[in-house]
Amino acid sequence: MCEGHDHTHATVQNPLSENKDRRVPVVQNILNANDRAAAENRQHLEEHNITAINIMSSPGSGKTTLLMATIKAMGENGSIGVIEGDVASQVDADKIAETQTPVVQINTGGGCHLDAPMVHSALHALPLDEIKLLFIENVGNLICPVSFDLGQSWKVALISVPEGHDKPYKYPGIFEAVDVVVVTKADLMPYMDFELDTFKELVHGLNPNAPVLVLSAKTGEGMDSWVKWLEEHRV
Ligand SMILES: Nc1nc2c(ncn2[C@@H]2O[C@H](COP(=O)(O)OP(=O)(O)OP(=O)(O)O)[C@@H](O)[C@H]2O)c(=O)[nH]1
Ligand SMILES: [Mg+2]
Repeated sequence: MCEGHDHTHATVQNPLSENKDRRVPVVQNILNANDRAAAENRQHLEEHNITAINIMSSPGSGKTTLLMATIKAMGENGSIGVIEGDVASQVDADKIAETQTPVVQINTGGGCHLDAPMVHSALHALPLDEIKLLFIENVGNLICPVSFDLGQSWKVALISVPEGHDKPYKYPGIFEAVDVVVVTKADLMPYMDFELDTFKELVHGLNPNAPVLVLSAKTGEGMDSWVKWLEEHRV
């Protein structure tokens, strides 16, 4: 289970301060406040016996499409709820709502990640007594979301085949942080140069215990292994 994260101990100087040498630990304070809100979210979710999954990936790697396929695959027994995080628009929430699944859209207004207070507000807008499995689709980004604990039970990284197998070299933080890695758009494998064995080696070099699942939400290939992982990791 993921608890907390590595903090960036960056500091910035206040140009208006009389003492220009005084360094203000702004980033540390933001992360501490986030961690307190995340702990509250975690307690709130546990009280309702909800397993929360924080899904992180690049824009367009297939988060919403995978959620739609997951809702279909798990059916009503899934008792699924969704929090959608995007910089702007509610197009993803509208798609989820078409399946009659409870959903809340968060717009960050430019922010490149969700944070725990945003998720706290969204939790109050969801029928928590009806939900057992809560998916939190983070803002599409391989960097910022990793540093912000949301109070989730598990963290998932998606990587789509067109993005290339070298991403663990370039964005190690996300692959180190997550509990499972999902390779999406497997139906495109024959048309791309994605070397699956190399990708798995790179992921396991950073995170030896993370399973690497391979699936296509479009064809349904590999969806069973994802649903099995969810069933094994929900309360
Ligand atoms: N071929 C193929 N295309 C897919 C698959 N999954 C998603 N796509 C397509 O990829 C595009 C992006 O999918 P989304 O599910 O919107 O991606 P996302 O990660 O939610 O995107 P953002 O919310 O913008 O970050 C869409 O055109 C999907 O139809 C898949 O398994 N195979
Ligand atoms: Mg989406």
